[in-house]
Amino acid sequence: MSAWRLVEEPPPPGDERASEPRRRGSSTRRLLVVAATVLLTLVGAGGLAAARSGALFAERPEGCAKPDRSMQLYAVELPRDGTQIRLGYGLTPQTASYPGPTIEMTEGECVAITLHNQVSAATLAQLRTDPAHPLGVSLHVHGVKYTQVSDGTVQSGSFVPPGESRTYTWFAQQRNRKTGSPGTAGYWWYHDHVVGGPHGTQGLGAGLFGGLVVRRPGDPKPDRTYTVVFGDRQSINLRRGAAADTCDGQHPQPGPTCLIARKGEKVEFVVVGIGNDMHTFHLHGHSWADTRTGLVDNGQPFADGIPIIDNKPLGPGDSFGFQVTAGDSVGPGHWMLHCHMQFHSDGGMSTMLHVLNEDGTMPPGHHHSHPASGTGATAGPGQHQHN
Ligand SMILES: [Cu+2]
Repeated sequence: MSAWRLVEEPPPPGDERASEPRRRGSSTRRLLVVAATVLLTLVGAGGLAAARSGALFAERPEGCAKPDRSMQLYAVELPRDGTQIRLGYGLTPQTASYPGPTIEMTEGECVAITLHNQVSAATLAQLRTDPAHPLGVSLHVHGVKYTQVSDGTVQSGSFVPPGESRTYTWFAQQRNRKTGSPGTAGYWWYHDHVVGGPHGTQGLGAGLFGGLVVRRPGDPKPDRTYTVVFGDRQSINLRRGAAADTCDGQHPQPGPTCLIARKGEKVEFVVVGIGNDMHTFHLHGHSWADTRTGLVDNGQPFADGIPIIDNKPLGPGDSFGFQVTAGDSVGPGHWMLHCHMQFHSDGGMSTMLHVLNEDGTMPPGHHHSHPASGTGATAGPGQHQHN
């Protein structure tokens, strides 16, 4: 088996002052080499159970003495989309969806999330690309701090076999001018990293992903948050065309396939890219500041150095977010939200932000009696307001 070690630099000749710290340093390095060798031996000898027990790694990141709150998250199988297996995360098994629940944290906060894997071994086996790959689901997060035991990977032993549970700890490290930490405020996401193969490609493709918003104390809160995930095969939240927008004109239910708000409400978007394709996210009628919060900082003068945009490139793994005031200056209506790569939007990568009248009624021009397939372009004149 292979092992690595740190290369020790010899002290410069005649440097007496440096010799003592260097001796100390080299003994520390020797210890590191020993620790690394022990670790590699354990992992190499099937020591994943030892790694899983957390014996070798800190359970929580520095700065998180103990979790401020805990959450339960369930991974479940959802009804298939045609022949496609669909999985989702949910705060309860009954409310699982794709994307999963948008999780909110505040800088300085540490959250313990217990993931319950209710996806059957049979389903996970169907998604497996290599029969030697273990069966399980996991929770891997972007942007916030976590230790190896919360990495959500097979290699670190931090996944959940069918029927089992595991607690992951996330720390929304705060900004610290002394240490130079930029903090973790911003728009991130979480996803499976285990289903099917070592990168969770099948888990992501089946629906195991969701948005994460980290705010600073005092940040403005929106009235509604929508997570919009751009993926392969011209998909938005794994759907396209009419299936991406199932908003009922009479009794709309806000959700992953019904982006809706009253005029004047603050609407927040968490935008995530998954899969293999590049995209550009475009929202009609609204624009936002291209900053980590999608806002111009409170109290700061509007500065030309902060771009105001209504279209933003999005690659796999990227995420960003922003808040807009629904219908601000432009009024209620059916505002398109789509990928601006033309063959993607033409292929059905398009949905709507429905901005309701202030009394909550749907403005004219929304009609969903057309079949839930294709691009939705079959609606008659006046049925969609394609601005
Ligand atoms: Cu696209």
